[in-house]
Parts: sequence; structure tokens; C-alpha cells
Amino acid sequence: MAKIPKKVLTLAFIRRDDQILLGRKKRGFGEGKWNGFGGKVDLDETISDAAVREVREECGLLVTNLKKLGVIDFEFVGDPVILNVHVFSTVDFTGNVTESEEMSPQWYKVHEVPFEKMWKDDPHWFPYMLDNKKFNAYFLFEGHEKIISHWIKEVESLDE
Ligand code: 8OG
Repeated sequence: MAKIPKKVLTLAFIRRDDQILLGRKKRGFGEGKWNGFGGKVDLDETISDAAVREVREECGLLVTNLKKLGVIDFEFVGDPVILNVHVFSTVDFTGNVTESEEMSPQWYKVHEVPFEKMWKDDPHWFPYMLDNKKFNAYFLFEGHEKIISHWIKEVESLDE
């Protein structure tokens, strides 16, 4: 049987008191949507190294103590590639929040996260992430705005 190609991506969230740092994506995949910070893992780096690098590139902060909280697979009807997104969170960072070519960052109160301007799946798994609960999830999209099926479950541990 043919192997399903997976594209490994990072997605990191930074917390401060009752706030979470989100960025409005200025270009490319998910343009206009608010999200955490992340992107593709390079061949020569670990997933968590990629997560640190992407945060620095996209909002200027140097993060440490990233905790992996979730792994989500996204499938799109008609596309053989599965997006395998590794979700991290941390409260530890140094530096100043700066806008980048890719992201316009802004702190939001955790109960004021703008789900109406985010990916449709986010309201399903944000509660786990915001509660620091580990989870696995799967979403099947038709286009970029419609979820056809999904599952989500809390887990004891996640593979590194
Ligand atoms: O390199 P690029 O910016 O294209 O990477 C895509 C980023 O978007 C990466 O951080 C993973 C993240 N991402 C998806 N799908 C979804 C989604 O449905 N919800 C959220 N919150 N993030 C997503 O690729």
C-alpha cells in the first residue's frame, strides 16, 4: 500500500498571566487568520528546535521550556498530503514582541481568543491546549473552511 506523505509542522503558543500571544498571518497558507507561531521543520533540526526557530522568526521572542501539548493531523479532500502539526506551549521567553513579514502579533486574554477569525478546528482543541492537557486530534477538511469529520482525545503522553 502506498505510504501517505506527512508534512511535519510546528505551532507554538506563548502565555503570559491570563494572556496568550497570537499573530495575524500576513501571507501564504492561512492568510488573515489569527494563530500561534510555527511552520515547517527543516531536515537538519528536531521538531522542538524548529518550534523555537519559527517563534523567533515570526514574533522576535526567544522561547524556552516548550511543552508539547498536542499532535493534530489535518487532511484535505483531494490532497494526499497530511499536515502533521505539533502543538507546543510555554510561559518562558525573553526579548520583545516584534512584527515580522509573516505575522502581526498581539496579546489576547485567553477568554477573548478571536475564534471567528481563526481556523475552524481551533475551537475544538484550544480548550485542551489552554488547560495544558495533552491531546491527539484529526480533522478532515473540504476546502479551508469546512470540517467534514474529526476526532479528538486527551492522552497521557505524546511521542517526542
Ligand atoms: O509554514 P506555514 O506558515 O505554511 O505553516 C502553517 C502553520 O499553520 C503551522 O504553524 C501550522 C499551522 N496550522 C495548519 N493548520 C492549522 C489549523 O487548522 N489550525 C491552526 N491553529 N494552525 C494550523 O497548518
